[in-house]
Amino acid sequence: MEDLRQKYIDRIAQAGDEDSLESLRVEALGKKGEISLKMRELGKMSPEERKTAGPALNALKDEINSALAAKKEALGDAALEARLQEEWLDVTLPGRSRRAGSIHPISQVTEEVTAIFADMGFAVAEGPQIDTDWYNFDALNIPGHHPARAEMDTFYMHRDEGDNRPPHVLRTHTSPVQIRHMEKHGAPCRIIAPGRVYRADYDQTHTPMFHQVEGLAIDREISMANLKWVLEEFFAAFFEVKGIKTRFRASHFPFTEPSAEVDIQCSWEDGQLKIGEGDGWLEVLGSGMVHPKVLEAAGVDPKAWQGFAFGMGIDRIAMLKYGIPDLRAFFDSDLRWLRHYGFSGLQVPTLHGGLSR
Ligand code: 2U9
Repeated sequence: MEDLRQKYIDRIAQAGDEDSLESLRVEALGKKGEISLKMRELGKMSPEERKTAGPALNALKDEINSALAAKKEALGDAALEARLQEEWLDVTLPGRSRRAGSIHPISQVTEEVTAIFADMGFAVAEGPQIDTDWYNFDALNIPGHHPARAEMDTFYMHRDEGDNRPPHVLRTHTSPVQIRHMEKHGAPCRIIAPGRVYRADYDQTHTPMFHQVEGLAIDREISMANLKWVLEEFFAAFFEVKGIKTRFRASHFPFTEPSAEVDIQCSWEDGQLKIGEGDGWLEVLGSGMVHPKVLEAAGVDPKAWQGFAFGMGIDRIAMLKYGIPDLRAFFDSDLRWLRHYGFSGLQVPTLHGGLSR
């Protein structure tokens, strides 16, 4: 009996997994197990023998059962411990850092321009990038024979034969937005229209798509003096130069009369352009009093209302303010360029904080 006990206790102690424990249990205590067979032999024994062998066998059975249970638990604990070691994870490690994207200079400058004009009471108006030739040209007093209307500057949308809709173009300026705004809301109005415009032109200073912001203020007594004040306020805030000088040169546009091109003061020394100082001039903007025919086309009575309009290239003023040399790089989507010239999403332009900080 003692040999039997020792044999199983040793083998249980050496068992390496639950399967071998189960085999041992069957071998010892299963239906045909060694201990079970011994228990069956009790019946053949004399009552005297049975008295001692019976309890001893029962005790052995209990001991083997307990040893099996204890070993099973120990094996489970060891397996859990091994898993904990293997799958250990340091949750205090710093996370993998991901590179944040940046705000494109055009988006940044559009926000800056919008903030400055918003402060002067101008709302933002938007409209379609594909529009009819009436909104893009006729309503703006650009007649059929005008060179700007020639096929080479304007992208016309394809039309199937028999399509009777009016010709559509990719807008060549954001002016149709202002026509639509006046048609819908009438006068008075004070809006800017920033957005993409398209012209069939490609060289070092022109891309077929570029960005403009135009402005329009219509009221009963608006004059060129109001235009001059608004633009000077804008340049001073945008270029962050108090008292920046401007020069208004007489010009001609079909949609304004009188018209003026506007220059800002600059210096050009040792290849370095500085805005708001010196006695050089840089053309940045076109403007004028809205032509009566344009007001009329938009359903505004030119006898009761008048106002000014202006237009400038966002890409161009972005290049001037942030010293970006090449226009075409704006649209190359080169990540190195975007990281260099881009802005942090946290640099939201505000007037009180300094626009570009
Ligand atoms: C309406 C009436 C008049 C907008 C104007 C200009 C002069 C102008 C150019 C600047 C550089 C275009 O991006 S650019 O090439 N624009 O010179 N734009 S007046 O006049 C309007 C607009 C809308 C209803």
